[in-house]
Amino acid sequence: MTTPTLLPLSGRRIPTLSPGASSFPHHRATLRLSEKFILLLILSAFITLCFGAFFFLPDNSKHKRFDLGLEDVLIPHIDSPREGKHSSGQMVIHGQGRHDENRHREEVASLRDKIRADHERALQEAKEKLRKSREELQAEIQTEKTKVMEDLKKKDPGPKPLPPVPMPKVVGVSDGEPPEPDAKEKRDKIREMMKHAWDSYRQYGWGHNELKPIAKKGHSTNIFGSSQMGATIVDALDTLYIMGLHEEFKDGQEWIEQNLDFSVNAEVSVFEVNIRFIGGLLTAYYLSGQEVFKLKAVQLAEKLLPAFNTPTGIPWAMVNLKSGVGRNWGWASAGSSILAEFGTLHMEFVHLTYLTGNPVYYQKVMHIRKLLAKMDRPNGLYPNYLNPRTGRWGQHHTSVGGLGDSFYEYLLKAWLMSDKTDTEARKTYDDAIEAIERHLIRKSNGGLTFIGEWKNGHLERKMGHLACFAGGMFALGADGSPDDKAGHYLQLGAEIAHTCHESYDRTVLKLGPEAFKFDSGLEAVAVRQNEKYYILRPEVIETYWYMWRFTHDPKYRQWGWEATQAIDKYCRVSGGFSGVKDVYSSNPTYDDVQQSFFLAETLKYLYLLFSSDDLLPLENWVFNTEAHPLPVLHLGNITLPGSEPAQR
Ligand code: DMJ
Repeated sequence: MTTPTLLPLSGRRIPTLSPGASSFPHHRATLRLSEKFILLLILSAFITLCFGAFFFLPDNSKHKRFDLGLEDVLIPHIDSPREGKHSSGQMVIHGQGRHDENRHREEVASLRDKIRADHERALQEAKEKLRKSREELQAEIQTEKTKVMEDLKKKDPGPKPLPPVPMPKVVGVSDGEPPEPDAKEKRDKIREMMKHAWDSYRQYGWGHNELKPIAKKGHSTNIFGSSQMGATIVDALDTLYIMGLHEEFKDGQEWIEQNLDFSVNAEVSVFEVNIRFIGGLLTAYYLSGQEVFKLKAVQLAEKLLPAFNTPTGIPWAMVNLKSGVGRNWGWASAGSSILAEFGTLHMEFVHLTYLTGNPVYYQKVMHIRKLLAKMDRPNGLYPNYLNPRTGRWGQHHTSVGGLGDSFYEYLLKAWLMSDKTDTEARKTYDDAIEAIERHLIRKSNGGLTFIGEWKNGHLERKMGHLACFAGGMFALGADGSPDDKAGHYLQLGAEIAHTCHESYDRTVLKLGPEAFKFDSGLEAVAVRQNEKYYILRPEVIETYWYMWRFTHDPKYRQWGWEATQAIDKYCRVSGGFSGVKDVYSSNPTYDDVQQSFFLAETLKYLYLLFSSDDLLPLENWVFNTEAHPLPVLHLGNITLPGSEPAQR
């Protein structure tokens, strides 16, 4: 049907009809304009009325519309019985339809009642919950959480098994009973101290990173972020194992199996987590053969990888385990990365590639090595700070103590761990030590050899407790040093051991301070109050042990025993072992921290000092910087994924 074309109302012309209207009788086609206009007005008034009626329906009719909608939602699958569609598309109501409609309404009403009842029950439950105590509610939440976790575990097939690789030669992991009764007695005492430290942590700090032995509760530091990852458990495992404390080891293993989870929103130190956790887990795996340790080490390593996403590939100091976001400490030369941190990943990462067949770990650490090799070194020294954005050195400070120490250690140990095939690492170590000897190592007026700190072209005549580890490192690196200087380096190791022993011997407690000076008539003593503390550190004892292994000079056992007695006398409390704030005071105050490295390192080195050499022989094991021994990988016979075959 066609509609008439109308001219504007003001027009005077008679409208023409559209072509389709030409067949209408003439008198209709020629209706007068005024009549048409009136008809049109009536029609539009009628349409307006209908629209108005529709939009201004009373409220109850809206409810009806809602009810109908609800029915459609609740019973979408029931074809509406009260309305049927005629084939013409017109809506009709059947006689039977009325009956069905009533039944349908009843069903809807009963559903509505059910929903109301559900709401009331939920409300009632909420009221009851509010009446419960905080503890009751927490217990309920915990039970539900555990249930959800268990259900998830059941559904989760777990991590993919790793490819089998030949187990490296694992020898001398237990026993080591010394032939001398006196040494045996001392070793037993050290074992007892380990048990006291462990049992106290077990009782008061279980699952926390560390222990507050005075307050008798858990403790943590910012290196672990806000995490509760049982650092002491992981760090202590291998010491428990070699001491034959198998029940305790099993206890620790169970905790790790059930609780150690790295999907936590915590910003941790990449270096500390690597040396304590990955190192500890890898060693626990090699000693015990329990797969869980290897799997956990690999899971954690994956979480550390985002830290390498920097413009240079030099990792951030810290990474958030959940988000993967990394950053550096603000105090570290305007946000630089630290040599001793990014340079102390090699051993663990090479083992990760070996165990997983994944080249990524090896590639990350080799990239760091290559980048460093290309850089200019002021006076042949490595500054402690490197900016991961620009790839430039930060402040020109060099140290064999804090911030630099384990970088040099890992160069030497990379070579040893590769069965001496990684000659690039050995050469880098030799060159670095040569520059250190030239610029940092001096003899005091009193004849004590010390390692100072290089600060912008000036030597600070101060040595840190941390730098005392270098005595052991020089002795370990003596064999294989250039120009047949083996004797020289063994001697240098002995001199450092002597100096560090002096730093202990010149205190009231016979425990060493954090840093000591060789200046203005002072020899191996701390000056500043904030350098007089001892926090159960291992470095001096570590050097005694290496020197003992290489020389069997009884003085090293004697010095080790002096330290053992001092620790037992001044640091032992009923809740474990604590650091002390002033080694020059006969009445020291405690710092109330039992560091995890006390169990990982200090007690382990002491135990080894009084064991026979066939316990963890140095031909087969290389200790990481947290004293976790890793087996030598015979890379002459193995090619790591992502590496070239080793050249001898
Ligand atoms: C340990 O965590 C490691 O030995 C590290 O290399 C330096 N500091 C502590 C112990 O003092």
